[in-house]
Amino acid sequence: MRADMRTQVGIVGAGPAGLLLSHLLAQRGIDSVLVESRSREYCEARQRAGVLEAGSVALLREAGLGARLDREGIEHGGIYLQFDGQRRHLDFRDLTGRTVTVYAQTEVVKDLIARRLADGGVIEFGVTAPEIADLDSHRPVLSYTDARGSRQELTCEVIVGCDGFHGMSRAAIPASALTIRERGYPYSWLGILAAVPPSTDELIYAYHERGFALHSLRSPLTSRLYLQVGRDEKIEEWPDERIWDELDRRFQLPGWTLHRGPVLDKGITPMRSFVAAPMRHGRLFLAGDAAHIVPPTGAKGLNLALADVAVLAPALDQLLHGDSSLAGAYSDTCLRRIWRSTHFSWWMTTMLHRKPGADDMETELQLAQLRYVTASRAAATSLAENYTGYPT
Ligand code: RFL
Ligand code: PHB
Repeated sequence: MRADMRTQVGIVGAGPAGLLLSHLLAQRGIDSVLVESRSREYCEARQRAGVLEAGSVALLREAGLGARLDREGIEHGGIYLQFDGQRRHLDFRDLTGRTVTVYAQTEVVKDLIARRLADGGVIEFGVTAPEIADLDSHRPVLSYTDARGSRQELTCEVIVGCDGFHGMSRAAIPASALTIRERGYPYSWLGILAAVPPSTDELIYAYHERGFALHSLRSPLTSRLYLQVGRDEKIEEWPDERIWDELDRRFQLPGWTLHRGPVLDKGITPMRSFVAAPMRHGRLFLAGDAAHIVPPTGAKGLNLALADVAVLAPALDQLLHGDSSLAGAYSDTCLRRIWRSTHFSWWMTTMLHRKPGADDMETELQLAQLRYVTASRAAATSLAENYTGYPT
């Protein structure tokens, strides 16, 4: 069975980028349909980012999505960097006048889905075999099999690929039309979500001879912790007890205790820097992880995804009214921020992780950088400026 439908903007992927874009377009009176391969429950439970830049918070508030964020988000005025057996505080408020907010990506996604559905937005969860065709025409087509098994054909004016790094949209662009810049790292992050109050008032980024560790949080009752592990390690090799023991070793400080609790979720994520440009091919635009990913050390991925669609929504509004100037500038406008974040994330990552087989020279260089960034106000301000984010 085939149904023929129309919309102005077909969006692939109901992550933060696709959902916020659909909402921002609706606020401009532009109609969109979102197609998502997973179920609503899966999208709302997928554990990922936790830190929102000041600009992302402002963007969500301006879009009318700030109510629960303002009630439940936890404002943080700094981070700790731990190395040389000491924990040093970087005070972002003092250094830049800016803060970040801990509000989980799961909550951003729940807020966005609830709002789209309340506003009558169309989200097709559980689709399979999405395909993009006729990209070079003025009426590109997004076809997919819906959750009931019917093949659907959606004629659009524009299609936006917000389907993450492993999605299909980027692959719909001829390889010869994209320039890819990519770097893999020889380690991964093992992340846990634990039902235990955080053992710290601010995030701790710890450099340790056994590898990097990060103590983050989700709420006053829930902690989020990460360990650097080998590139090819399997989660089955990491029973909860082993994870807590390793976290203990890497965060250890005299007089400080890491509180343990039941592990609610755990997984391993490889680390990669990746940028595909340009983020547009004809009537197909890419946004968020579909076009670029950064290692999570700088807490930038979600913020970049939100920033992309904040640029894209007015550009599409103009384009649909016959003016292509903002749409023509979309890729270059976004790439400036993306490359700044890509550099910052690479810099944080290489400063804080132990490369397998690293020699003493490498270690001393990392420690010299960490000492400088915590001792020099100019260097600390640079880190703080990047971490709290760039103007939207
Ligand atoms: P998403 O969130 O990956 O959403 C893509 C959506 O597309 C769907 N999809 C498809 N749908 C239809 N057809 C297909 N063929 C499809 N293929 C995929 C997927 O199911 C999904 O729903 O991309 P988006 O919207 O661009 O958002 C990007 C962010 O998710 C990502 O950058 C961040 O999570 C990265 N990140 C962090 N970012 C931060 O800003 N701050 C952080 O503190 C932070 N911590 C993290 C992170 C990512 C992590 N992992 C697991 C990668 C910590 C971790 C551990
Ligand atoms: C998180 O809370 O998931 C988180 C925080 C900071 C990062 C990465 C992830 O740099």
